Amino acid sequence: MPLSLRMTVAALYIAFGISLGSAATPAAPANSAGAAGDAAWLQTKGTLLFHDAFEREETGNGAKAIGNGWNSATADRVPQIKMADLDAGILKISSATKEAGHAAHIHHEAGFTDGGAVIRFKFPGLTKGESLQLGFVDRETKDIHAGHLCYALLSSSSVTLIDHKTGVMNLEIRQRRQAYLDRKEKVPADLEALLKTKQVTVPWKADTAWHELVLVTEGDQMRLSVDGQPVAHHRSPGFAHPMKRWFSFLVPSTVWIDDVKIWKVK
Ligand SMILES: [Ca+2]
Repeated sequence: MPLSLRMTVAALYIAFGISLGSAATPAAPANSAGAAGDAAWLQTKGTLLFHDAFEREETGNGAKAIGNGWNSATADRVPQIKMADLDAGILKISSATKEAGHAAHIHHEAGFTDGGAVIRFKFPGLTKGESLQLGFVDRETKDIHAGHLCYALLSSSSVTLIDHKTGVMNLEIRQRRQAYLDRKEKVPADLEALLKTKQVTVPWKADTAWHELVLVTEGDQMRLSVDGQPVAHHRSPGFAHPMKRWFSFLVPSTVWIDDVKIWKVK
């Protein structure tokens, strides 16, 4: 990866307030998933709102070129560059992060309080330091920057779950924090301590195989599992936001996606 892109990836982490330093080993989650896991929880308790297997071709490079209700917040910034390629029944995302000035942001309507998304994903190994951010957005709630509610971030060595709604994307907090960032000053200890409660980071090793990922929210808890194994869970008030309006991917470099399912439990 060119230095400029690597710096952009680092900037993305900073912009989203994700600290890569902290690692915690989660205790066994107390939740509704049980031994069968969250995929089973969604299937037995939930309603399938959306499924896409991407067995088609895209129509150009525009915001709606993926079809089936997908929208890209970044495609029209760089109409000459293909960032989403439907190929062999797979959504292949290759972000023009530098040219667009933003990681590729692709989203679809969701619409639940409790529920989640199941996807198959693969880091194709086309760029160094591939990562994937996915989560939920509600642009109709106005005191959150760009409606960012909560996300999971998979990097090469860790998984982070983060509440943005009551954390770094809360407008009041964001404004206070930004003033320190602009002056390149240390964020005050009380703010740092508050933001630390909004996220958890656990060690995780990325590879280039296909995996099934399940990301759910239930009440104030968010949980992520990969191939049926719980990886991370966290509790924070923002996870309980009543309307996960969009399901979003933010991809700074390259990721392949297939079989996206969105489930509503409540
Ligand atoms: Ca497919």
